[in-house]
Amino acid sequence: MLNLHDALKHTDIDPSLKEVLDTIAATCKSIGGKLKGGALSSVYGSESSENIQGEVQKKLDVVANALLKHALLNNRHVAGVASEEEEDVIGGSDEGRYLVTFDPLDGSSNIDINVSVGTIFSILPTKTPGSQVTMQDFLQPGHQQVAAGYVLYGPAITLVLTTGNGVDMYALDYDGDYYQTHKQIQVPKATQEFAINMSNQRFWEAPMQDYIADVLQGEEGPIGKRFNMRWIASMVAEIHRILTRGGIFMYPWDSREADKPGKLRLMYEGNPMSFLVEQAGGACSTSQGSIMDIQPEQIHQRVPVIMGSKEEVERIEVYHQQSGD
Ligand code: P6P
Repeated sequence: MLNLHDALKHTDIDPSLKEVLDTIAATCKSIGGKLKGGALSSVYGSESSENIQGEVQKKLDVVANALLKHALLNNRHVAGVASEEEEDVIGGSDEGRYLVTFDPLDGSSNIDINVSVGTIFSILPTKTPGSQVTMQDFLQPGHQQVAAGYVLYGPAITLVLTTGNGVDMYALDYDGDYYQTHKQIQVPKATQEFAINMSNQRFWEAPMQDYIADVLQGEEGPIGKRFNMRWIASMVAEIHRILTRGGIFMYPWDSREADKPGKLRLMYEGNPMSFLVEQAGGACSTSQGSIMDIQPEQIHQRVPVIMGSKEEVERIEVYHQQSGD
């Protein structure tokens, strides 16, 4: 089996991008080590602080963010980073040609209950090599990404990665190396498994309510097949399931915060996961169009997310088109 380093050697991607990916993979090994310690590693529980999102930070949110920030800002190929846990972007190496956005520990409300969480990352080319980065440099549509991936800290620690030529999966072995387990993953075009937080049903727009109502009618309904439901409250785990066996993941706009387009963030959740899912033959949508077409206006902006098996994403878009929403 190829390890990550050798697998990347077989690609024609820029050697400095390989070094950035190696840094992320190595840092996520450290994060995984802290998680594996569980309650013994004294990183359970929350800080007294809140992040820029106004969310109470878990101790491991802060630790994971610090590890990734330190490692990436000491990589000469990284021009700057942006994190869910940092209000502003942070400049790195003047010779760096890559910008990295990341959610250091997505789904961290699951840490204390020992359920899977993950690190999500997205890599963009810097538009101003040689000069100090600004937030404007990061505000590029998702189609500009040169790489994206996640590390899922589950029963196994799994790295899933695209550099624009399909999606490959790696498992972290006991020897501390990542070994390639799957190449060129393909998301099944059809599915009978949906993921959404049903407790928000009354807050969704009518087309989403109509779609889910039809899904719940199973074989007797207009969609004509029975669906199963999953909701892990950890986007990395949901998308990993979808990349592995298909499915549809939805976090749509809802009226609880009507002035915001959704809960999930575009730059370090929506875009990287869209890149992975589309590279694996799936589809991604805001319900009106491709997530990766959005021109970002600020680093922490949110986005409604519908992604997974192409047939289901397209069906949901039709529900919205027919309602004129
Ligand atoms: P809810 C985790 O907080 C997260 O950002 C995603 O990983 C996850 O899919 C979603 O939010 C869960 O949200 O409202 O169900 O807790």
